[in-house]
Amino acid sequence: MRWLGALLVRGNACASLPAPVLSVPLKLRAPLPVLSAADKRSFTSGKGDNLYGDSPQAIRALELFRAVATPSAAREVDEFMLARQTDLRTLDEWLLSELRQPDENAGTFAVEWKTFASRAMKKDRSNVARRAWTQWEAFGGESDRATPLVAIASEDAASAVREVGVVRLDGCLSEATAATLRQFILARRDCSTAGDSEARSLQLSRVLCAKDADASHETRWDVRLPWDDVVRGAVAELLAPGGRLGDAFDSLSGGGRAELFECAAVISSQGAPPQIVHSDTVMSDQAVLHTAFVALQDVEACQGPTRFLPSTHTCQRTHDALERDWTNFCERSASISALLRSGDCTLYDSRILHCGGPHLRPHRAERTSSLGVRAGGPPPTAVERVLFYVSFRHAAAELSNRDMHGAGSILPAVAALGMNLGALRKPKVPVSFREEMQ
Ligand SMILES: O=C(O)CCC(=O)C(=O)O
Repeated sequence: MRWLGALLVRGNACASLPAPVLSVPLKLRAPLPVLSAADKRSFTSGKGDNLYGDSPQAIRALELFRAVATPSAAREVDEFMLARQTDLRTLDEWLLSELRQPDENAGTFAVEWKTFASRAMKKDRSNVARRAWTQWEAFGGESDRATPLVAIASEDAASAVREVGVVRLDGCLSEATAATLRQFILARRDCSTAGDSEARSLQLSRVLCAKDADASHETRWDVRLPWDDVVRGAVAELLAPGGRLGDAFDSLSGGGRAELFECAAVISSQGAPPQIVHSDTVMSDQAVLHTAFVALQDVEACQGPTRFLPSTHTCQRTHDALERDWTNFCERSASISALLRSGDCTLYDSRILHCGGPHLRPHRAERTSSLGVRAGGPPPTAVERVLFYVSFRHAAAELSNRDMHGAGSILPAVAALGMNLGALRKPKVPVSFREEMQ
């Protein structure tokens, strides 16, 4: 999730964009105590445009940091800013290179930044989760006003996405494939969370509302997936020639040249807070990205189905209204809820407002209907909700999934394969795509 041009923010929110490397609510804007007017000019052109290609998040984060930095850490920042005539790196790139230095080479800036970032992230996480609960209440809470997202009868899924921003397609993956893939994903998640911090940050991307405000453990994950047989097989099945999902992607994404942009899974377990309402990319005139969320088990109301706000993908006014007064906005907005069966999927335009719901304790009624246990039997068991997802960047869109902010939902090795929709829809996906690409 990545910025520049269009802004991709899965796991983040337009209303409160986390800065790169750390999360800080935008409203916490602080004055610049150290920067001179000349320094400020080196951040922007003075017209609000960005002269150097820095993300607005990086600029804000640095502003906030400078408000509290020691003189020696501030000096390191100044040195980079002054070297801008010759050092062509963006602020984002500079930040990342500083922070990736091994501890023994880290300067004062990197050490102070890490402390600053971890405090800000903690504060932002709980603020965001609190806000998400308020939004959820405003949608009706336990008496949610959302109506179920229903599958359309017509074959033309792409038109529905253009019009409403989202469509439901049933039976895109067989139960057997869904079950195998689900197991694989959960094992990956377990392995990644047990791994060291390097493995974690490679395999898990940042997710919005990873845990509740006062919770000590995570309940929501975004797992980047390797291009293993099981993933490759599922993708081939989903996009099979003549299939509705593949055809819809093709029509929406400008044909076979559309690039595979994300290949990952979101998981939520009981206790996960809701997410704040967000879009995955900021508003743009044309669609830039489409995503399919595929249910790998049934998704019941208590498991926090994805909520979509219909037709918000083309309506800047609604995005503005959300930013201005989100409680009022959620109270007034209609929404649809993706209650799915295993193998069903939602296909949506990344500009649509949406959010994952809270993962609550299973209800008795659901226990009898979907888990096949009679009422009065043992307490229902919580079932983790796993959604596999792929997204394709429109063939004509400019959007980067460089993992500048820890949120890019594709493994660098998979992105490096440069796969596109056309190749993935060939009747038979090569056994070793990697070998073929080399
Ligand atoms: O969990 C969900 O249903 C939606 C996830 C999502 O929108 C996100 O992580 O950006």
